[in-house]
Amino acid sequence: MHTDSVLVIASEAHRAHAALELDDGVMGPSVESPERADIISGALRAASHDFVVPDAVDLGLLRRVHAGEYVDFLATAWDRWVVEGKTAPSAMGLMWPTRGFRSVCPDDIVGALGHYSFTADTSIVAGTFSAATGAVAIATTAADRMLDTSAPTYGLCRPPGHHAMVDQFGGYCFFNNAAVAAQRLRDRGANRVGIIDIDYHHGNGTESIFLDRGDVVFVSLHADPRDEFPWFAGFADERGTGSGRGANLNLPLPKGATSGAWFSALETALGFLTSARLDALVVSLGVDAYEHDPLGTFALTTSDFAQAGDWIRSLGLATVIVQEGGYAVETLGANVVAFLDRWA
Ligand code: OKP
Ligand code: ZN
Repeated sequence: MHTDSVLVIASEAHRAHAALELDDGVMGPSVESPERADIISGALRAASHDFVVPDAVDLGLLRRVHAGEYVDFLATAWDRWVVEGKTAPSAMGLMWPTRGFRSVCPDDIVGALGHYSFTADTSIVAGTFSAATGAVAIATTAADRMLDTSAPTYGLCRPPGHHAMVDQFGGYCFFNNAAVAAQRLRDRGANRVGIIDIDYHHGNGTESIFLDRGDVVFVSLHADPRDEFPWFAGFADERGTGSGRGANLNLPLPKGATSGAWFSALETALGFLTSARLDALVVSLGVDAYEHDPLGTFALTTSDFAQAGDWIRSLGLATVIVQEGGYAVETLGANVVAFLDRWA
């Protein structure tokens, strides 16, 4: 093993999930593509990082983060779609229980898809469950190897996870990989775990999973939901509930935010994490705050990702990094490599 490398946990399991998305009324291939993981892994190999394959998924751990009925639903959704006689290449909901509706799970697969999802950008194909559990295995193994070695690890998770809630998928996410990593760190003895989410989009799933818990602290830098997906969460007044009061911090930034504004928010986030007296940290590393990201409007450069890595590393915490978004395929690898460069 090189001493100047970060341990990368990656697998081919993601490839089974190549789905469609409805974007501005047009159904087409999702921008959250298998190519993304190939690009990142190619760039990490070229930068001489070390790779290991994940251990088998721990479904018991997954069920500590997600509802059992939701895990069971995703395990069988594609087969039910086919059994119902559907011939469409992907399965997705067409109606969600918005204001005034009931929180019931219909018997019908289309109704159940609506019950267990919240967006039209995320569809299920035959390999979705195996890919999504593969990403959970990667995040779990990243946490385990970090605890075994005390060295930072990076989980090349795909599909991403930070929008996935206890029992709802959306925003390209099915299982919350970062939340699973944080839960593993808790279960293996870290008393208080922090999650910093620097993806361009608010990590509404991670927030909601831990909103009422004080043992996992969440801070997110993201585009203001007044302007950007996920629209209905990510506001500054979401500070946590019950024993989680004060353990959640959202730092929304206006569309088009400069690097200066972003690093100023990062400084606030790091101060918040420092005062939380953490035993370990999970980084939700989306690189869609990049200046040329097709989904983003922020202005971060590749060297800004190196600086972000440097600043977060300077917390001096035992850290697990998991991949979230990032869609500028020509620079995706360089941006992830830049962030990891300072951790080696
Ligand atoms: C997932 B992650 C673009 C529509 C995009 C969904 C965004 C999901 C982002 N026209 N809709 O946080 O990178
Ligand atoms: Zn994103």
